[in-house]
Amino acid sequence: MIDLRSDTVTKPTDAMRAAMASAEVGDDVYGEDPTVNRLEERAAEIFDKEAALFVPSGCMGNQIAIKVHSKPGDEIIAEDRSHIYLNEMASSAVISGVLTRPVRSEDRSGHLTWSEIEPVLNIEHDYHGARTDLICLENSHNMAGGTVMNAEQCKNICDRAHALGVPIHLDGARIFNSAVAFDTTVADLTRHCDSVQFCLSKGLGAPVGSMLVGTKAFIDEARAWRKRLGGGMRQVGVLAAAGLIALEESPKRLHEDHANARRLAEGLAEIDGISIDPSSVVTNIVIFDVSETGLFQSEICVRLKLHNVLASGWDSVIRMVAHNGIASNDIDTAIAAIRKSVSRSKHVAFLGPPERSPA
Ligand code: TLP
Repeated sequence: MIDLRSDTVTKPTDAMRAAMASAEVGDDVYGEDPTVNRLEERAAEIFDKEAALFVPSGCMGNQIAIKVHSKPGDEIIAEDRSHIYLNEMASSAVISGVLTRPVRSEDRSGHLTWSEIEPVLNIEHDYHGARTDLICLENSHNMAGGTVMNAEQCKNICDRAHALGVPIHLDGARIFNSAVAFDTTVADLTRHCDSVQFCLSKGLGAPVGSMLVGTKAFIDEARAWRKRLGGGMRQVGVLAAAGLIALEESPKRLHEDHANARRLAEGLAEIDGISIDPSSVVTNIVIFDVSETGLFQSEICVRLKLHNVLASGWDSVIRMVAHNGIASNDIDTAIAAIRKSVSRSKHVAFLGPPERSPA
């Protein structure tokens, strides 16, 4: 199977497995796991922040950040296709008691601008609207197709928000992909954000885990919330060992995923009925529209599976994600499989109802 559903499907490399097998461990709830401590120190160093925390998942990292930055009854702002708004099962309402106010970015990139954020801010308490406690950004933007926000755009929003006393949390699940796309550092892209969550278990290829980075005071509080949410793990150095390799080694190969994604997009653009602008693919995510094929995306995904290619879709689009388990020749196979799946449309019966959400 050529599994293009997500970069979450990556398997640990041999080096990761070896490091896991020989990891030095201790009880991390006591702060005694040397491998976790090393991972947290390295993450803080690489992001040029005071401290870092190892958490089991990206969702937990985002939700802990929201919890620490907000008060029940207040609100947070997020782009209306962001993971925090769409894909975290309303956790901010459940865990933090906040209203998430979705704001649509008018730009194809999905990245909000200050002129879109400012009108919806509620800074003075007027006893009607909920007060804005936090602005959440996402870089790269998953559902907009792995699009990237540069350091200047991010600084502009952070500076203006800070002038009003509002902090910024960045969902940087794939921030290393953005840094590679700009040929810059993650520290540069995130310098003005108050907190950042990034995933070890996506493009970086670790089996489990995410990191939260921020000030020491923020991370101290985040550590308490991790425990309250059941994320206090014990001899978890076995996972942190893979995380350390992901952090140090994997960014060096992300350009290969980006090249594969771009080539996939170029191949797709030549297929009748598929709509995609290959120049918009700058990281590892490819999202293309299939409405002109006359097929539901779900039918196409079922047909692709018959050709040993896995993809996910929603509405009228399909998403394919390049990662360390995908080689350059897999891209050729995937393009050929899509061509066949679409062109046989008139001869294959309807195979199921349309799906609405991504895998
Ligand atoms: N994204 C997954 C799905 O949940 C959609 C994927 O396959 O892309 N932030 C962003 C931007 C993400 O894309 C994801 C996962 C997360 C947070 C959550 O990370 P995990 O899965 O580790 O909780």
